[in-house]
Amino acid sequence: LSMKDKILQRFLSAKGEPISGQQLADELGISRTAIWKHLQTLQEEGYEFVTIKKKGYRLVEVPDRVDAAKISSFLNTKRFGHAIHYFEEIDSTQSVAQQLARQGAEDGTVIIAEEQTGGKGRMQRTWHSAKGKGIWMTIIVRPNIPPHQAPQLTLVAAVSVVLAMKSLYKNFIPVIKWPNDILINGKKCAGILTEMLAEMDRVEGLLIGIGINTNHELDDFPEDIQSIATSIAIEEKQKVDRAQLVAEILKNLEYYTDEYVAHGFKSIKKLWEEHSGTIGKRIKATTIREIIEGQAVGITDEGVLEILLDDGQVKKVYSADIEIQNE
Ligand code: BTX
Repeated sequence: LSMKDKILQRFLSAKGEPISGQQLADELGISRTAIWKHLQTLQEEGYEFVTIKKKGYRLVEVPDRVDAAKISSFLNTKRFGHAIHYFEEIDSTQSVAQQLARQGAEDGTVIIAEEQTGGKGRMQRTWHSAKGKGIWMTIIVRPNIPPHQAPQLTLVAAVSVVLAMKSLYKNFIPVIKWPNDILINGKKCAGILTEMLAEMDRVEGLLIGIGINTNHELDDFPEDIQSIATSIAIEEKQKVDRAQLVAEILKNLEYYTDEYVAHGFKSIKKLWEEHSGTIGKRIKATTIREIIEGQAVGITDEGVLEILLDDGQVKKVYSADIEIQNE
């Protein structure tokens, strides 16, 4: 953490109680003037402090942003999120991630923005990324795996997101729709897009793009997706702290990626199935070649979806769009 982030972290954990400048200076081993300068910088970023006579400074206003300082104040990881690139506005965090990954950005580097003007879904679709409402981030992950295993990281990410939501919120149950959506009450709350930089036999870097509708009201969505989209705030019935959710996701993603690299997909599969909204359901899967209807019976140890057709045959689906029927 930078000194500024350390100071901010102290104030955030003081929960509005005053902290004496002298005490802070002693604790961090810097001068009171230096403390004051960092507070000035934080004020410019939207944090507001008041001075209380004989007691010190009190943090009275925390801006609703997902910047590095804010995320760091919740962060509890070994690598992930230790480098955070924050943007007010960007075309897509995936594009920036790609550049940074090519330039050698380290494992766990995060690119996050308040707003995306060209947010990407799969297959050239758009991802609507309203300003200040959601979590629009890409994590550069560098696992030592062969390229054909890359899609499994999408499932690892989905598990990480669902478990983060479950640990922070109590009013809804998120489920994973294979391979890359998180649904709440049948509506899409989050999507994951995994892109890869690879050589023939080795993954150089994976760009795990995570989009989560967080504090949207229904009319923050464009009309054409209002019937299929939802947000955490809508389901939880209150606004939530985006930075806290980001930190929780990074913690899970680091943990489960390490598990996965060390022990293979089997270690994740059970968790994935426990939180799946797909398995056991009748589904329609649209692949690039065909449309397959049947019952989703499970995923394989490789993360491939298995569909039981009406004639008793089991089909393996590597990549498709899924529609869950009878819901
Ligand atoms: P997807 O292709 O599965 O979903 C895209 C489809 O979902 C769209 O065609 C539209 O129907 C619907 N949709 C678009 N925006 C939203 C939304 N905000 N909420 C619910 N439904 C929506 C899913 O692709 C993968 C999305 C990844 C997004 C992240 S954000 C950070 C990173 N940067 C970037 O450009 N993309 C990723």
